[in-house]
Amino acid sequence: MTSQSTCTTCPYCGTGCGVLATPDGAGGLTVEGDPKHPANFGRLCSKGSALGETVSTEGRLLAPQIGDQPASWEEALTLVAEKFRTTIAEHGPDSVAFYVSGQLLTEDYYVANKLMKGYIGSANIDTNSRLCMASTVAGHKRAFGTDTVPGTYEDLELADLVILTGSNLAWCHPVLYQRIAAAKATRPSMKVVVIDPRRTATCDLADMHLAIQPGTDVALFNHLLSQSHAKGVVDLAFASQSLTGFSETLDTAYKTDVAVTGLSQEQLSDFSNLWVNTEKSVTVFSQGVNQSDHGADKVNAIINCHLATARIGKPGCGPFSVTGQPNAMGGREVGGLANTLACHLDIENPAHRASLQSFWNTPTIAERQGLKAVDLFEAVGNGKIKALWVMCTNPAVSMPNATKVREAISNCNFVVVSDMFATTDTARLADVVLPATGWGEKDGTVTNSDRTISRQRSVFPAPGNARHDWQIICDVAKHMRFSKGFDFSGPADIFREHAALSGLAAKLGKDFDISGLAQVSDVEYQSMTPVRWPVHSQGKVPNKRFFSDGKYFTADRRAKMVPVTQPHFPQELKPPLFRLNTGRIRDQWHTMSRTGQSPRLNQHYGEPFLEIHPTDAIQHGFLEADLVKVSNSFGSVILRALVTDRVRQGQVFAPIHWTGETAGNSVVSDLVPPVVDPVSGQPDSKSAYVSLSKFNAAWYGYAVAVQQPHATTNYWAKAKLADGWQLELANVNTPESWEGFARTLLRTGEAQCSSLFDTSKGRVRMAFHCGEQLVGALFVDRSPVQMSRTFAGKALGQSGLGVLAGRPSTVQLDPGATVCACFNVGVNTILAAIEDKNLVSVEQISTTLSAGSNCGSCRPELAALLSEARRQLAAE
Ligand SMILES: Nc1nc2c(c(=O)[nH]1)N[C@H]1C(S)=C(S)[C@@H](COP(=O)(O)OP(=O)(O)OC[C@H]3O[C@@H](n4cnc5c(=O)[nH]c(N)nc54)[C@H](O)[C@@H]3O)O[C@H]1N2
Ligand SMILES: Nc1nc2c(c(=O)[nH]1)N[C@H]1C(S)=C(S)[C@@H](COP(=O)(O)OP(=O)(O)OC[C@H]3O[C@@H](n4cnc5c(=O)[nH]c(N)nc54)[C@H](O)[C@@H]3O)O[C@H]1N2
Ligand code: SF4
Ligand SMILES: [Mo]
Repeated sequence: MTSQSTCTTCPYCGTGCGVLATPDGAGGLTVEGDPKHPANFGRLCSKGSALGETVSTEGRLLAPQIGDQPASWEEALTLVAEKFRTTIAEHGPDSVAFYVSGQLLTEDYYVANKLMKGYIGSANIDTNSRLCMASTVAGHKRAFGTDTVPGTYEDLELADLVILTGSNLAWCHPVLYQRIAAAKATRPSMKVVVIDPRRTATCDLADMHLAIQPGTDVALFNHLLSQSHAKGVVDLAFASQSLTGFSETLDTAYKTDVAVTGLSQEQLSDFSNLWVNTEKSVTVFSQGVNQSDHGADKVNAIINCHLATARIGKPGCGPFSVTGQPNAMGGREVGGLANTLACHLDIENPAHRASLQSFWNTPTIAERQGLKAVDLFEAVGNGKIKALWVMCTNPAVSMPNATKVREAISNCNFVVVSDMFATTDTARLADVVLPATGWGEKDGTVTNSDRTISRQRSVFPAPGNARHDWQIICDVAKHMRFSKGFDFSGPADIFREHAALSGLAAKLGKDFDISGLAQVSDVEYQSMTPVRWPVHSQGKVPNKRFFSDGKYFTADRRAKMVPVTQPHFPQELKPPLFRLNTGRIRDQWHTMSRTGQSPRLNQHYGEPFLEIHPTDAIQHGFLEADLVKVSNSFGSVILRALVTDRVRQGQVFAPIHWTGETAGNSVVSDLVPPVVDPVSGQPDSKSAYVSLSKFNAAWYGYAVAVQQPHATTNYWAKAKLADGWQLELANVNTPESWEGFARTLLRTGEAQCSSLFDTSKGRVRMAFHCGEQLVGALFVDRSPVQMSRTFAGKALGQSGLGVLAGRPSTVQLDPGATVCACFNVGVNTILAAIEDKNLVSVEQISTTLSAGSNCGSCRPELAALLSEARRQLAAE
C-alpha cells in the first residue's frame, strides 16, 4: 500500500473483497487485495485484479440525455419530476415504478426506497435481487422469522464438511472458493461435496460430485433429513426447545422418493453417511437453488436439515446463502424488495408501517406489497405502469422473457434509466438517461454475504456531469417537491439515518441493528473499517453468529421447519427438447458493461456459447464450433457449440453475459419463461425447454479491427482487445463485394486493401493497412474459421502482410485461448510446458509460467488441463 492508495471494496460479487486502489497517473488504477480486509485478506480474483482496466471514461455517459440529445441536469430533473408527478396525480401512486439493483450502494438504495414507499406512497419498487436472492429471503423468513444469514466466512474454514449446492463458487465467488481450498490444503480431512447437474470448475475441489437431475434438490435434502433421523443425529432436545414443525417435516421427508435425483444408491449412502458423521457442516447455496419455480422450498429443505441436527449458530455449522451482487445484502437491509420495508420491517404489519412513517415523518406510507419484478414488467407492458425508472440494472437483457420486457419498456409512456453508459440495451430504450457515477467515483457502503459492511470510496472525481445515484434520487425527489426528507449533506448523513432507523427496528424485534453506528461523524464514516452487523447501540459485543442461543425472530422465538415436497418434473425429455441451464463464466460480470472493457477478461471466452454433451452433438449433427439455433416459443438465439461432457445428455448450458451490444441474437434470457416461485416471486432462470438446430450459414468469418466494428450479420459477437476489437461472424447471405462489406464492417475508411481469394473453397482473406499499419483483417470460410485468434489480434497495428497467412510463422507458438487472465497465459503455452518441462503439479505450472500464481481463479482449469495432458502423455 502506498500513501496514495485508497481502501475500497470490489464492486462485483457478494464476497465483498477489500481492494487497495492506486491511480496510475494515466487515468487507470493499479489494484491489490487489501491484506487487512476480513473477506479476502489480500486475495483478489481475475475480475477484481482487472478493475484497473475498467475505469476509463471512454464510452461513458457524461451528461443527461433526453431522447438522443444531451441536456442540462435542470432540464432532465424537471422533466422526470414532472412526468412522475403528473402520472401519479392522474393515475395514482401505483401507476409508477422503480426497478433498482443490488449494485447500488446502501445509501443510494435507502433514499430510493424512502422516496417510493414514504413519499410516493406505493411499494412498486423492486430490484434485480428478485432474480437473485428472493427465494433465500422467503426461506429465511419462513424458518427464522426474519431474513438472517446466521454464519460467517470463518465457518467455511472451520467446517469439516462443506456442501456446495447450486453454486459454482470457483467462478462466481472465487475468493471464498480459494479460502475453502486453502483450509482444505492445511486440513485434508475436510470434505467438500458439490451438488450440481453440471461438472463445473468448482468440482475440482470436491471429494464428491453429485450430478443430480436438475430441480431435484428438495428430494435430496429431504432424504438427508430422513437419514439424519434414521441414523440418530437429529437433536431431539434442541427440537423440543427451539423448533416447530419438526414431526410434520420429518413425515414429509420420509415420504419423499429420492430416486428422482438420478443418483445411485451408493452415491446417496456415501453422501448421507458423510453428513450423518460430520457435525461441523456448512451448506453453501446459490442460484441453482434460488432460481427455481420452487426456490423457497429448496432453501427450506436445506435449512430443515441444519435445524433438525442443530447444526446452526455454532462454529463451522449452518446453512449459508452466498449473495450474488456486491450489495445484495444491503438492498435487503434497506427494504429494496416490493414486499419489505426498510430495516427488515414488515409491510403487512400496521405497527411497523406506523413506526416507519413516524420515524421518516412522511406524508404517506405504502400499505401493501408492490409488484415483483416479473409482474412489474408485465404491468409496464399492459400500460398499468405508465412511468418507470430503472437504476443500475439492465432488465432488457437479464429479465426472463427478455424480448417481451424490451417491448414493454419501449412502449411505456415514460422511462428513465440511470446508468454509467447510454449504450446498454435498456438505456437505448429510455426517454431519459441520467449519467451515474460508477465504482471508483462513488462513496458509500455495501454489505457482503456474511453481513460485513465495508466502505466503497472514491478514487476519481465524477466524470463530466455524472452524479452519484443518491444525489440523483434526492434531486428528483426535491423536484417533485419532497424536499424535507431528502436534504442530505452526503452519504454519511444518509447512513446515520439508516443506522438510527435500524435501532427502532431492533426494538420491534428485528435482527438487523446497526444503531451503534448512528452517531458516526463524517470523519469517522470516512475512515470506517469493515464491521459485521449487528452493531447494537448498547455497545454490547454480540456473538458474531446468529442463533447461538437457540432463539429466533418468530413470535414464539422458535425456528420453523417447513414441510416441503419435491414437485413433479418431466422425467424424460423427448427429443428434440433440451433443458436449458443458464449461468455465469469466470471472467465476465452479467451484461459485461464493465468487465467487457478489459481486454484480458475478454480472452477467457470471447463469444456466447452452448455447452452440449458429445452424444447429443453427434445425434444432432453438430460439430465443435458449429453455430446452433436454440429456440422455444419465447424466442430464438444463436450460440457457438461447445461440445463437452461437463453437461449431461439432454441438458445444455449457456452463459448469460452477451447482449444486443456485444452480440447479434444471443440474449439467452429471451428463452427463459416468466415462470416464478409462487412463494418468493423469483423467476426460474435455470430450466427453459428448448429445441436445437444447426444454424446453416453460407459463410463464417473472423475479423479484427482497430475501430469498433458495426455488424449486422445473422450471427456476430464482438470483444475488445488490447489494440482494437475482434469479431466472430456468420451469415446466410453472401455480400456482392467482400471488400465493400469488409470496409463498412471494420470501418477501415481509405485504408489499402490486400486480399486472397480461394473461390473453390469459399475462402476470403483481407487485410487493410493505413500506411504501414494493419487496421483491420477479415477471414471468411464455408465452415467455422479455424485460425489463431491471438495471432490475428496481436497483428493489429503491425506492418506487413503476414496476417493473411492466418497463423504465426513456425518459430512462434500460438498461445491459444487465455486460461490465466492475470498473466495472460494461453492453453497452448501451458500444454507445451507440461510436456516439455514434465510438469506434474499446478504449483509447478505456477512457478514455471506464473499462471495461477496471482488471483488463483484459473487453478481449477490448470488442474483439469494438467490431468488431461498427463493422461494423454501416459497413453502415448
Ligand atoms: N464471474 C462472475 N461471478 C459472479 C457473477 C457474474 O456475473 N460473473 N454474478 C454474481 C451474482 S449476481 C450471482 S447471483 C452469483 C451466482 O453464482 P452461482 O449461483 O454460483 O452461479 P450460476 O452460474 O448462476 O449457477 C450456479 C450453478 O447452479 C447449477 N444448477 C442449475 N440448476 C440446478 C439445480 O436444479 N440444482 C442444483 N443443485 N444446481 C443447479 C448450475 O449448473 C450452475 O453451475 O454469482 C456472482 N458472481
Ligand atoms: N437467464 C438468466 N438470467 C439471469 C440470471 C441467470 O442466472 N440466468 N441471473 C439473474 C441475477 S442473479 C442477476 S443479479 C441479474 C443481473 O442482471 P443486471 O443487473 O441486469 O446486470 P448488470 O450487467 O449487472 O447491470 C448493471 C447495470 O448497471 C450499470 N451500473 C454499474 N454501476 C452503476 C452505478 O453505480 N450506478 C448506476 N446507476 N448504474 C451502474 C451497469 O453499466 C449495467 O448497465 O441477472 C439475472 N438474470
Ligand atoms: S471474489 Fe473477485 S469479484 Fe468477488 S469481490 Fe472478490 S475480487 Fe471481487
Ligand atoms: Mo445475482
